[in-house]
Amino acid sequence: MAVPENNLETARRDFYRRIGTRHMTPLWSVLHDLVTPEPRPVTVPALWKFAEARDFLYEAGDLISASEAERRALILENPALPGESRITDTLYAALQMILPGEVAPSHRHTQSALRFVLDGDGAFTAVGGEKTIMRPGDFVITPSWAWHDHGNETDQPMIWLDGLDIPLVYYMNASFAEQHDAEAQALYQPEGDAPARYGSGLLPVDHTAGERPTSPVFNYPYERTRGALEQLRKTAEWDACHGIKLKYVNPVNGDYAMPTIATFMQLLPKGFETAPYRSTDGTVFVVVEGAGYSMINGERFDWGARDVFIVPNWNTVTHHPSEDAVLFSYSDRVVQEKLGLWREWRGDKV
Ligand code: GTQ
Repeated sequence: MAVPENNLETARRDFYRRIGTRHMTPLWSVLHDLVTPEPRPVTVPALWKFAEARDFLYEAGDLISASEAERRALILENPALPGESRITDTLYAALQMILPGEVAPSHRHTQSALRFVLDGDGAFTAVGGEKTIMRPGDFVITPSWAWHDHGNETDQPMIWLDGLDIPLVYYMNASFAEQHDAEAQALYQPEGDAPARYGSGLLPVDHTAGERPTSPVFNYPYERTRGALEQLRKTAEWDACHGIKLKYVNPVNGDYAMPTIATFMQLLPKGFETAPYRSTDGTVFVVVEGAGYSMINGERFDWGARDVFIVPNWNTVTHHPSEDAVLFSYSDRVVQEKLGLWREWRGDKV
């Protein structure tokens, strides 16, 4: 029996209240906020100046040791999501410092991590029984559930950017973590083993991908990446939106290097103005070399070497390098592609 028009609102509210007590709610009240015609970004663009962050890290160095902190890192939080330890919807970023003589003790967790080296030269990370020396611009991977500790036997502080899938794993509530019995894990592979075995355009003859979703190459040295970009510059095959942009890959299966975080390096020559671009993956950028600015949804962000900035998902970006610029970036594109969700919009194709 139809409810009279004048009583309809009261009847609906009463109905919603009653089904609410039974943990039900009407779809029609929320449908268009759940299934939106396009992404509605929650995060906002932001930029962190390296010089300022470094001063804060040095202050942190006086306040707490790497050993006491376990990891002496300052989290870069999206300004729209304070307290959530997120820089984009799904990813985490922090700046970590290790002082000479310090050790960040060994632990492991289901979250995958990347390190991107910003300052200092020659500190090490040990991953799964092998040490790698880290140099500026190197992209270093800690796979899910691999033991890892960091140390610095140089006479300079070392600072790197940590990129992790913490929010993604948190969302799925699949976090496991353990402390190692020893501060530093035992090393059972000689240094240089992984680059020889997997990172030289070769693989052990009977090697198969197996169950491991992460690249066995756990340090992608900057020298090689930079050399590749420089070589490709000669082709002048610039992409209107990206300049020359390469993705880091797992040599075993050709997929992205990490299962949850896609990583990239791109070269934008001085004076190159990129065409407007947006994509569904919120992206963290690290300026490796050069200077310039980016327009992100109409807002200008000036950057120089070692600054960090973010382009939130579905925000339109253009880059404007005033010098030759090299940008490292990471996002959840690898996950979105696997789920058939990733989309982009290119301003040069409209
Ligand atoms: O170096 O293992 O920034 O476990 C956050 C969690 C770094 C690390 C972070 C971590 C690490």
